[in-house]
Amino acid sequence: MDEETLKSALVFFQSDRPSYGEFRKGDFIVPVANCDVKEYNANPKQNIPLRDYLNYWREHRESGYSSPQGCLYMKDWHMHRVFPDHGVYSTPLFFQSDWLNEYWDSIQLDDYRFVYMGPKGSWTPFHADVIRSYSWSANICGRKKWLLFPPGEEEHLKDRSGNLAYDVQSTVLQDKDHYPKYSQCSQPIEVVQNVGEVIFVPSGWYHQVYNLEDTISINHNWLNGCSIDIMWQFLQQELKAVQEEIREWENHMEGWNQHCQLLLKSCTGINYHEFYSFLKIIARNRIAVLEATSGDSAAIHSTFPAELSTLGLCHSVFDLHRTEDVLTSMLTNENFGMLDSDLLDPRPEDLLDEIKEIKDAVLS
Ligand SMILES: O=C(O)CCC(=O)C(=O)O
Ligand SMILES: [Fe+2]
Repeated sequence: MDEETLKSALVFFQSDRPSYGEFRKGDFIVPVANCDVKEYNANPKQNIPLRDYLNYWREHRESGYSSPQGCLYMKDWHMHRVFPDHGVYSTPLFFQSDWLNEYWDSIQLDDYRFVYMGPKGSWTPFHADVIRSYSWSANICGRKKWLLFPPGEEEHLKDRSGNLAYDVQSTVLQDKDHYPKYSQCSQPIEVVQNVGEVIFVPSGWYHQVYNLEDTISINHNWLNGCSIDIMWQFLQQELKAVQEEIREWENHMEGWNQHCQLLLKSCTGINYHEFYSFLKIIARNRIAVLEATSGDSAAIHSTFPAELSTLGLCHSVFDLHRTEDVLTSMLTNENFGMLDSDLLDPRPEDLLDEIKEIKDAVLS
């Protein structure tokens, strides 16, 4: 990226536009990873003022991309949460069916919309995205190189103890004693993403990403009716792994199942109870869409996210089919059956009835 482009990108983040007044002050605290240090298969992060990061970046660049502080990468900054009404970007139509952010927005606790910015040479170690979500990423400026592996290929990139590789380009992978399956691994799909381009990463595809130039991007994780079964499978697998890990205490510990749910939440960010609440919110929003269009005068005040109107009735009906399928599967799941049913409001059977009723009314 040339000097001018970097300047305009930085101006974008420091401009005088009213909503960005504070940006210019750079008082925001942003998460910054040190790409030169490996800590549990990731890079250690610290929170620093944006102003300090921009100063670091300028100095790092002026010193020929070297710095005593190492190569620092500002990543996973929830800019959308700081400026919910900024209107800096709108989500492309094909990515708008977004259950993940719809849920987290509704409980106002979190979101999965991020801004990344880092100098040439900054990178993200090998990983798959949170709870098997999809991601899309748009380059505001700069270029990225993506190394992508189809689902399953990661099995060849684990060491003897089952730990995932940190850097798929490291020569340590060639050591057969450490990585016995590496020789069976296929070459990654390599994609260079240029400025203004958007890349889609499908669910469960492991990847490693390099900034080939100074780069600013918007990265957004989401999932929807097309992948909700994959998320549900993933949660079941993760719970099983947790249970295996602490199996020896099953008969010696009160509340063993609750502990497993707690560990599941700390590993994945969500437990079975919250997953149920998530499906409930998604289903109820779609029920509201269908009621509002059914001419039912009692439904005149129904509220639901604006995107659901854009996506249309068929989308809401499809989503209800999908929530119905997953809820039905949950009802036959032993671990779900062990949750305290007093905490499930409404009862899953009643939620399923609500879904069936509205679907019948609309489709009849
Ligand atoms: O751009 C990066 O450094 C990593 C992005 C990423 O992993 C993603 O968007 O899923
Ligand atoms: Fe990722």
